[in-house]
Amino acid sequence: MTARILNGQELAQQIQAEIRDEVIEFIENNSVTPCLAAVLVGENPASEVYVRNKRRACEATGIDSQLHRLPATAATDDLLELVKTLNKDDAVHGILVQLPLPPQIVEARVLQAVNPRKDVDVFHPENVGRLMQGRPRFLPCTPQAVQELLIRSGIDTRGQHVVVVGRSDIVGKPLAVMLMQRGPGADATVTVCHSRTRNLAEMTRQADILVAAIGQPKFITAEMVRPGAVVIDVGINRIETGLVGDVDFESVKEIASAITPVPRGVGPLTVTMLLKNTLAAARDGAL
Ligand code: L34
Repeated sequence: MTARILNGQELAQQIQAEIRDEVIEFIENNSVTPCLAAVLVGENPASEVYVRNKRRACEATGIDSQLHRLPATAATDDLLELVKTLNKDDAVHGILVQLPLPPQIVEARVLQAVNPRKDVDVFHPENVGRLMQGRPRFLPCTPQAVQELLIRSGIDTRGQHVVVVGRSDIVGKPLAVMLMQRGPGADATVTVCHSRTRNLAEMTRQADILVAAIGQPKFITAEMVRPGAVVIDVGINRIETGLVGDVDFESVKEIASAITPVPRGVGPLTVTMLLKNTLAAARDGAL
């Protein structure tokens, strides 16, 4: 058996077409264009690609985008000042501070400085707290991408055992919280594994749905996957041969029932969820 390939790129295009219609209607009704301000510090090549993809997607859906660049040598206060300006600007509905930031910048201070109503990444403690309480203002982009992919691919999560490998604040942790919540695309039994987990393969083999968000190229091999499991690869690793995920796609696709590729899997959906959140942020301000 070879797995069904879950094409995130195709889904992303479909969802972007829906968002585009909503944006047009929003502009008609409010005479306001939703606007995302991206902040890029330094010249990390991967960040350049991601931010470019985000701005292109804005353009494709009728959302305005701004790009604010700071040098790699910028201080925390420089970034705080920029964030403050964007907070005050009524034309800006969503603020995205692309991570990672250079080491001299105190990330937590910057993320806390973003107006929670413009925090389309869900990094502000208020929004993280709201997510934990099951009353989110926005859903974080990559976890939401995974959830949306599962829902739109007709993969039921209710009562299923989801094993998330990775405990980051950007993917693993919030995704685990979302999947254990009540409701569609959730109601799952969730296990979170990480680098300190004993007998990791034994754990991952228990998964009905296995999510890899570790940041290690081809880390998940066929022996770690139960035959028939759904495998979602959140990893994006640049190696000599190109872009690969956290899953050894070639071997795992022979054993899984469904699998996301890298590229064109979760990545394009992450970008799309950012657009959705930006429109929601604009709606919030226009009410
Ligand atoms: N603040 N920082 C903030 N928010 C985020 O949500 C992110 N992330 C991660 C890095 N830093 C962030 C992203 O947006 C990773 N990420 C992201 C964005 C876009 C893509 C992948 C990850 C993407 O477009 N992936 C394409 C291929 C891109 C390529 O060629 O490198 C894909 O098909 O997977």
